[in-house]
Amino acid sequence: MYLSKLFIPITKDLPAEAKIKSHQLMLRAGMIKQSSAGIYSWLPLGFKVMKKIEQIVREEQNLIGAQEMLMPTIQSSELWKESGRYEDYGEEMLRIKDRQGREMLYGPTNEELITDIFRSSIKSYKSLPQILYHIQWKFRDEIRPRFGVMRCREFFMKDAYSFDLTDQDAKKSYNKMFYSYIRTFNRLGLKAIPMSADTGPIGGDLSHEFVILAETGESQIYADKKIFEIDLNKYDFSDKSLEKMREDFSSIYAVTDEKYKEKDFSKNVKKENQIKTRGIEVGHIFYFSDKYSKPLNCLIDTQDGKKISVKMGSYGIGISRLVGATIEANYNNNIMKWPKSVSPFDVVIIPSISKNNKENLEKAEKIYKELKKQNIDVLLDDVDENMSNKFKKHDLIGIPYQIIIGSKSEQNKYEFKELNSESEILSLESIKSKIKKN
Ligand code: P5A
Repeated sequence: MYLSKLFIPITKDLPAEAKIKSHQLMLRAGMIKQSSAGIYSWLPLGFKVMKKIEQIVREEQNLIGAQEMLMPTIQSSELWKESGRYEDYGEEMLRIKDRQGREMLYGPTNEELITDIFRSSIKSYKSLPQILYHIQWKFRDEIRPRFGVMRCREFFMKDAYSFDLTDQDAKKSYNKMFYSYIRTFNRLGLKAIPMSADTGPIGGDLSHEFVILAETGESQIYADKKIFEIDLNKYDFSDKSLEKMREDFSSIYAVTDEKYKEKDFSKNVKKENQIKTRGIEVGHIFYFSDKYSKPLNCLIDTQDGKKISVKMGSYGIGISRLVGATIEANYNNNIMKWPKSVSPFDVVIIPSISKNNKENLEKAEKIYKELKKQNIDVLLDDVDENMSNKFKKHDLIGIPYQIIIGSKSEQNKYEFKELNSESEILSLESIKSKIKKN
């Protein structure tokens, strides 16, 4: 893609409510545009990053055998009345009437709808276990939408739902998802801490929040540094090993302020290992057994001819929130550097261009074609402006690698720079292998 053709409305004007870095940067780099309070349009650059995050989440869900589907954003109120959550959900639920006067709502989550789908088709223990998920917009009429995409009213979520015959089996599904979440956040270049959590309006008695460290996060967190030392490669995919993994994580102190007790923290965590900071919740998993299947009468025939309510859990990842959270975790000294796995482009070529010298641009175009042939997603900055402005712009856009075609390039060798490090003069072959080495 040529930068001159790309729709990136970079702007300097920031609204007063853009208080945190990710919000400012997403607006400045033209990634999003607010359409009304807590509701955003995703412009090409922001959308590209979000799609990359979505794809990694999808791949990791598929790896544990979860099956993708798609449920609608608009739901009927009937099911929510059956579960008893129609009143409980309160003002956060956006309620709509259709032309027939039927009560509809914009789904804030999908426990009821998926239970209805399940009860109408699955009747036997033989079809269990199942994990279904979708990636879909949600709406919660948050009282204070803020921090850009972090706390929105309309946001993009991956939500999965597990169905098992017994509580014991259901915990196995929970563990699989736990494992998948740690893997997913690792691939996104984030270190997420699983923390035992309260269940709020979703319900149940087993729940973990996955939180990444960031000063601007909404939750206060207390944890032991040792949690970062757990190596996921130690565990295989057997039920026993996954149970051990969850126990290992749970044995290390990590809580949000709801569960924090100073006495426990100082007793359990060595002074030098204490993490006391703020964090962003990027995922949340719940085990709630028959909280929805019971009122919705979602029954399964057991092997010995009885009927029991299916045991369920639900598992969310805030995909749109993750775009902002990734920025919060990686922004440093006015430079944004995307993790390679989610960067909007793999590399940018920045030629120094002037009116009477098009030589550098021609060189850049040749390299561009070469890299494209290798399936490298490359951006060419063909805009005619001075190099210092270009560099400032690319510090904002955050593509991790730059090929700079200017005074330092030699015959068939070019200046290559990884953001936040010194540049080197390299052949195109070495550049290609550096870019591909991830
Ligand atoms: C789990 C999946 C649920 O809704 N039901 C289906 C369960 N959990 S949750 O914790 O309420 O939300 C899951 C994740 O969605 C993100 N999120 C948000 N992102 C942006 N703006 C919001 N207002 C918002 N609310 C929730 C979070 O990442 C959360 O972990």
